Amino acid sequence: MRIEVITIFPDFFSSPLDCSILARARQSEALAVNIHNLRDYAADKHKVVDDYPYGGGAGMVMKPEPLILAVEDLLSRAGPDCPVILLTPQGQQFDQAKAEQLAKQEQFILICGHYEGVDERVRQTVVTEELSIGDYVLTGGEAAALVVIGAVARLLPGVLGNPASIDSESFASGLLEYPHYTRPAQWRGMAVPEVLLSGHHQKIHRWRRKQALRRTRERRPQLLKQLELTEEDKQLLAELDAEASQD
Ligand code: 6GU
Repeated sequence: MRIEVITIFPDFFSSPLDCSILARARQSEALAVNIHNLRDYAADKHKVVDDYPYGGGAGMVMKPEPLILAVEDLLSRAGPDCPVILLTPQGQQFDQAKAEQLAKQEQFILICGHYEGVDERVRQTVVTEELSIGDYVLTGGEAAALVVIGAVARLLPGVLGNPASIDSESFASGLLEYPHYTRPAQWRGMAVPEVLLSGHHQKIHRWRRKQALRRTRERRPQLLKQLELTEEDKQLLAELDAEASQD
C-alpha cells in the first residue's frame, strides 16, 4: 500500500509516522507513506499556495494551480483509478467501512485542506472523494490524514501481530468491545469478574458478548439498531433487561 500525502506542513508527519505500528508497517514495506510539500508545486519564487477569496470574506483559499499540478504529477506515476481524497470538514464521514475499503487499494492520495478551503476547481478536476473525520473543525487536514493512515495501516496484511484482534474489536463486529482485564486478579478491592478466571471458554464468550451488547446499548444505541441480532444476542439482551429490572 502506498499513500501519497499533499500538505503545506510536511514536518507534521515525521514523528507520528516514526512511532509504533506505523513505523513497523513502513519498515516491513507493507506500507509506504510519501509526504509531498505543496510549496514544491508553487510556480512563483515565494512559493505562494493561498490567496484572497473572490467576493471577499474572511480567511484565505488554497490556490488551484499548485494543488492540481501536485495531484497530476502523482497520478502520472500511479495506476488507474487511484483515489484522490480531499480531507475537509465538508466530506463524507470517515468510518471503519471506509477504512476497510481504502485498505484494499494499491495506492491513494490524501490532500490536506487548509485555510477557509480549497478553490472549487480542485474538486471539479482532480478530487474523487472528500472525507471528514467528524463534526468539528481542525486547523488543517493533517491530523485527519494521520487518522485515515492509522486506521488503514492496521488493516493491512502483516501489520498487526494478532489478526484475530481485528475481528473482535469495536466496529468490525458492529458492537463496542467488552471490558478487558489483566493481572492482578484483585486490585484495591476490585476483582476481575469470576467467569474470566474460570477457563470455561464458552461461558467467557457468552459473558463477553453480553457485555459488548450492554455497552453498545448504553453508549451507542444507534449501532445496536443497525445490527442483525442472533438468537443468542436477543436472549442476552433479555437477560440484561431482567437484571436491570431487579435493581
Ligand atoms: Cl478532514 N479537516 C479539517 N480541517 N477539519 C476537520 C476534518 C478535516 N474532519 C473533521 N474536522
